[in-house]
Amino acid sequence: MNRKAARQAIEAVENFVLATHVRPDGDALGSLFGLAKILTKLGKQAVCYLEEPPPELHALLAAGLRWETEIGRVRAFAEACGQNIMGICLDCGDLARLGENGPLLREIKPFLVIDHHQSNDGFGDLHWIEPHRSSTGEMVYDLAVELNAAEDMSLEAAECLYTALVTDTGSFQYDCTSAHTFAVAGRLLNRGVRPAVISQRLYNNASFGSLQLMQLVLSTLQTFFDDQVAVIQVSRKMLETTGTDYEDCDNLINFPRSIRGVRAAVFLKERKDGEVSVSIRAKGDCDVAWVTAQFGGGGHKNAAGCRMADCSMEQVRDMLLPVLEKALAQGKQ
Ligand SMILES: [Mn+2]
Repeated sequence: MNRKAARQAIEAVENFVLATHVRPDGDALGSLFGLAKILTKLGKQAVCYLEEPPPELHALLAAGLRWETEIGRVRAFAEACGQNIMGICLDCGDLARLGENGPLLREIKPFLVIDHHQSNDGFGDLHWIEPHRSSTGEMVYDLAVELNAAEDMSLEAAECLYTALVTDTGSFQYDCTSAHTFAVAGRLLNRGVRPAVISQRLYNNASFGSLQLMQLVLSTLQTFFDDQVAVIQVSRKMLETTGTDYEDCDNLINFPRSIRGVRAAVFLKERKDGEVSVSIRAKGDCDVAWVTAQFGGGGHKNAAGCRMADCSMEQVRDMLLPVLEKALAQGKQ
């Protein structure tokens, strides 16, 4: 389906339950809360479901909106709306990433999926999926144009969408950044967004502990294959020692990625119960979505991830390296 069809489906109902993936980033929350604000301004009712309260960094994007972490309350709202309701899932590639209540959310019909992940498996009733897009926030802006809600978009909604764009493009640096991305950013600035204010919040807002964590994580740096692959790790102990959380790790992968000649940066995170999560970021032509797919993960060509159970970080690294070597050989340098 295209955005015209998405618009028609949205115009047909008055009530919405919006959701996004677990451990949401700036694009997930920016597109979620941005769309909720746009729908509210159109006189519709929107309830956002989150597995946990929004992380502190993005909490102000939710101002003025109704969001719930209790699935029971969301279902009660949906039931009270009868047939006059739609579920919308943003920035989420598959049902599992919606979290443990994903199957209950999915019962809201119709269920529309708006997403830009290459690996999206089409789990909704309706889908508007464009993998070439920089961010789900960029798609939500275009949807607002379709809904005639862009010209007078509130500053608060525009800030949500701008946060989404900045986050998923690495401040307009990644390959996914298009002329259209900049055009959308420009229109959001016309609605009053000040880039310095958003950047200040996103990037000049670190805690002391997060810098101590950075020290520890960077001390684990290893490189392989003539420095084409760089690996860093975070253990639970590092988080405990520095009083930090996984959220504080979010941008650390940019450091190994920034090394000259590195084509793939890998970040291994020790989770509870012997689980290790893997994030890989590629520069240029190395398909890391293919790499994580070998381990049941997903993502984009240049940014992908997976999770492995009952392994140490060293074991995960040793399983990944030969697969990464193949991906390097397949991609042009
Ligand atoms: Mn995204």
